[in-house]
Amino acid sequence: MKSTKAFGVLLIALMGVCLSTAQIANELARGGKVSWRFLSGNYEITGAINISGSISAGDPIAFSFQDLNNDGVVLDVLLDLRELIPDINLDYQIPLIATVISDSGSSAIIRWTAQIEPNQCIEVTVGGTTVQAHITRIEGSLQGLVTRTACQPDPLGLLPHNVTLRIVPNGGDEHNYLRARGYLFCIQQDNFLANARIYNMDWIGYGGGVPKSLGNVNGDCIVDDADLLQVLFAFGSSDPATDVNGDGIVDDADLLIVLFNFGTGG
Ligand SMILES: [Ca+2]
Ligand SMILES: [Ca+2]
Repeated sequence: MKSTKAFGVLLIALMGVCLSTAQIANELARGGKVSWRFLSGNYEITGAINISGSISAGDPIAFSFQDLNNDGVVLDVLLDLRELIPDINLDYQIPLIATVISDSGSSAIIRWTAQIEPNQCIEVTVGGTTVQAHITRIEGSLQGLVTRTACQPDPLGLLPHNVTLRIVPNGGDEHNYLRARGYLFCIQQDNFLANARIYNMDWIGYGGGVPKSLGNVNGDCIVDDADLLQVLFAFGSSDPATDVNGDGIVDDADLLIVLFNFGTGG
């Protein structure tokens, strides 16, 4: 009986540890989206052809978080490779699965990885030239250090609400890369086999905050009386800026969302 009680205390203590050490990842997930920009990197292709060069910065892009592998971590991203690095023009979507490596409550390390075997002939742009390639395998990893930043409008200008978290690359080339393997011109013979990799990647991301779907109608960093007042003043209207659940009308459903989440972000 005594040991059962001790076990219970231990379990509660462990739960307490889990709750207090998962704050940053939870805050990132709660934001629902992250804005991200590829800043610079290098590419290298070896095998059937041997070329290398640098990759220029892309436009900022916004990623929505999902739980693609149903492990309860809503930080996965369906990545459009062409959107990610326009220079390469790789028209392919890959699921990036998130793993929380560490989370101290003041900083977190999160790793996103993907491995797919498309076995498809697609168009890719290499050094400004578009060629057909039969891609057999794509694998990628992004690892970021997430830290808090002052509540502010998204510095990349994409997220509809203020951000509270900043993400920078962590772990170097070992955890930040994109690799592809395939046959040039879609000719599946050994002498057409090439390996491509993107390395020395620099990027930046922003996230966190509280989305409108959780009642933060004015887009600042907290659900409070300002949001409540905005919903009350717009009650009965169809004001899209105040329609929390996006059903076309500001009514008691929106009010309830604000009330249930009152204080979130504070
Ligand atoms: Ca607010
Ligand atoms: Ca509504």
